[in-house]
Amino acid sequence: KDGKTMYFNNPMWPGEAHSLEVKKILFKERSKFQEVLVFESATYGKVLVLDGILQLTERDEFAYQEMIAHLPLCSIKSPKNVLVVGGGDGGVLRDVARHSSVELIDICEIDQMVIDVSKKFFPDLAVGFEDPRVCLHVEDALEFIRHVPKGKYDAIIVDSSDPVGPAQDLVEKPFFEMISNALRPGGVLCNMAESMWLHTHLINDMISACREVFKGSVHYAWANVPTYPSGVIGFILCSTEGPPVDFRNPVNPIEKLEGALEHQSEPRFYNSQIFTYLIFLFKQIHKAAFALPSFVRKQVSSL
Ligand code: AAT
Repeated sequence: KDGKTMYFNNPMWPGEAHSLEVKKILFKERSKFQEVLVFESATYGKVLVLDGILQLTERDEFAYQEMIAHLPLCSIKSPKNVLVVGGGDGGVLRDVARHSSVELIDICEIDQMVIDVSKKFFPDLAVGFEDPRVCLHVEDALEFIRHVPKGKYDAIIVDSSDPVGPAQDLVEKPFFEMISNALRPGGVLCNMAESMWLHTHLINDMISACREVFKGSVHYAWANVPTYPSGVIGFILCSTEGPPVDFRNPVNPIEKLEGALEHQSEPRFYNSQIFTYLIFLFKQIHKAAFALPSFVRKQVSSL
């Protein structure tokens, strides 16, 4: 930091840093779990940073939140019970709330300060908390998931921070086992899964653990998010044994959904294939997300 520029460097991406011009620091405090920082940037709006790692910017947050929510929820018919792990900013809740079939949205976020800060500085994300279907649990997801009745959820979305700090255990096999137990047969998990340019080793380990645990299908998808390290972020999508889930062919097109939050605008990144009358309209960011560069196919075993 030189007062004008915020540099993001971390052992998770050695030898490089990305940076944003700072207009003004708006908030900086240490919670029980991490350092929480919000600043106004010159070109990306307000930015949320936890322990020196950029979590979101106002300008590009929708790409990540929409993909992590709609890739799983558009892959199954009429999802009803959904759990969001992490996601204390509320952005993923906002997008889950677009699905009118959903009846319950549990969220388990470890850090009350993230929620409070989002309500103060990121109202377009924190609006997700206003949906009446949302039920907030402030605790460690590792503890929360242990006590969930078997088969409770149709979908679980893990919007957690990188596996340094409080999210360390959320990429390990015991956590995936508890997630699988909390899902109904044919239920789905979508887990934030880092960058294919920087973290193939971690992605490989997560996929191996998921393949052992989830007896339905396991896939990797990705999207562009300019302010995440290397400009991309990935997602692991898994389904439990039961009615098969074909993640690459969405069965629940978002275009049909009536968003529950009144002031909600249309999705700005996500779309899926739609058919109107006899005219085929192909809008398929959903399908495209599963197309992997050859080096990823090779490096990430068994994809
Ligand atoms: N919505 C985009 C931002 C995030 S936030 C990740 C959230 O996970 C944080 O609010 C953090 O407090 C919460 N979290 C971390 N560990 C736990 C835990 N053990 N239990 C519950 N919540 C937790 C994700 C950005 C991804 C960035 C990728 N580089």
